[in-house]
Amino acid sequence: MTEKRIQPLARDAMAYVLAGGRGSRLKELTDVRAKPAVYFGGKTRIIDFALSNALNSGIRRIGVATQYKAHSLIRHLQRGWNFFRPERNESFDILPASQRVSETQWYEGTADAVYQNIDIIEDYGVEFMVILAGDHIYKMDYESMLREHVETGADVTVGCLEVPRMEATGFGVMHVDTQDRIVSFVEKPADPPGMPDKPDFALASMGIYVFRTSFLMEELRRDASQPGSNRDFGKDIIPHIVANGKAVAHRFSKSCVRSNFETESYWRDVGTVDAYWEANIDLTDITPELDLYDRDWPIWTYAEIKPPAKFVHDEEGRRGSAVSSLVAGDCIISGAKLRRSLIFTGARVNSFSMLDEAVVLPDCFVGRNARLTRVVIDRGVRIPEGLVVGEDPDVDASRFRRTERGVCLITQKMIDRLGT
Ligand code: ADQ
Ligand code: ADP
Repeated sequence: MTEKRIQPLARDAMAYVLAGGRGSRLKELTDVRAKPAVYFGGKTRIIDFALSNALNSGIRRIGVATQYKAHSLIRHLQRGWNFFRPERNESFDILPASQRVSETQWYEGTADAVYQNIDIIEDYGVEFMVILAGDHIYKMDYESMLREHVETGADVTVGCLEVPRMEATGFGVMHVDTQDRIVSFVEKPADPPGMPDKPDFALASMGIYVFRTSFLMEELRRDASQPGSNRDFGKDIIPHIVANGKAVAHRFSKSCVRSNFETESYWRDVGTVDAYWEANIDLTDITPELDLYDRDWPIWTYAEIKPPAKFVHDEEGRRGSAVSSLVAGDCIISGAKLRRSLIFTGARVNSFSMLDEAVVLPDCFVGRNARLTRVVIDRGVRIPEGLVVGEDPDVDASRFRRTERGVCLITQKMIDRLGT
């Protein structure tokens, strides 16, 4: 008797990435691009993490649902993620809301962003669907989650992690029994219920779901026929399965990818300017929790071939250096000093300038004698000579978007207003 070859489940799965939400708490950073397209970590964009996780897990069919301000996102996906080959049973579909089901309908909720593409999904004939949010920074092996889904015989498996109870108001929060079966689920509760054995923590949904495709399609069709449904996973689909079927929680700690110096399982929402700034600046630590240099779990992205970063000293030969910083290609740091900063591709930083805890998105120019502390500078901004940010809270707040933690988000529009 020939033995049946054991295939990884990931090869019979499609990752479906929800990337249509705006992410309005990132303020001006998402004025022109959706949150998943926001730059992160020096070279990559936020969505590259979910996509790289899928690829590194062995998944070779990927769909990305886009809606809000999708141009920058679509351009990125087309340039960087176009290497999938149909002859190897691979596919990569960018799925903008295109009014396929009804000519008047955009995607309503997250479930609708799947429902409207049911025919495309069914055509591929994959056994499993892995639904992912495109807006989180983490490393996770979805194969372990798929395996647990099959072993427990669940209708849905929901990725979850423990968060401090009062931070759980923005999440779906669940209670589980001793077998991790979900017994209750509330979407974004004002007063999140704590865990029975750890009352100060809540078990939060990561917005990551595994289904058998046939079951998911049935559920989506059922939900679409319910008047009053929001067509949303967190609000409608998951609570319905918890009440009427078998929903199981999958602990992130079981499938997170730990590497080198990660001490705990790393997962960040980076949904606010403060969280975004902090997660980027954390990368300048000697041993950051998120290891971007891990060759076993690479984060793939689109990057143009550019010349190396260059450091040139100033006229007095004293400046022109970066310490505890990440500097991407095509940057010229000329007579400036950088500390704990993260500089994306294509920056020019000129003489006598000082950058401290600065996140500088691609193609920025910093004029001479600028002093910038705790800033996030949007793509392509020209910082005028002598600008000082981060030394006077009132002045900063009147010019830029200054956060609770004293981080200033700077856009070109704000700079233009200074001159008027
Ligand atoms: P939220 O993060 O608030 O809660 P949501 O705003 O629905 O969920 O966004 C989830 C993902 O879907 C994001 O990546 C977003 O870009 C995308 N998205 C939103 N609307 C979309 C649309 N109309 N079309 C396409 N994509 C869309 C969810 C769950 C919670 C869970 C958190 C974890 O509902 O239960 O705790 O995720 O962050
Ligand atoms: P990326 O997100 O790749 O950095 P851009 O910053 O160029 O891309 O902007 C993303 C999208 O927003 C593009 O479609 C661009 O044309 C558009 N855009 C950029 N700046 C503005 C603006 N000031 N007003 C309106 N649309 C803009």
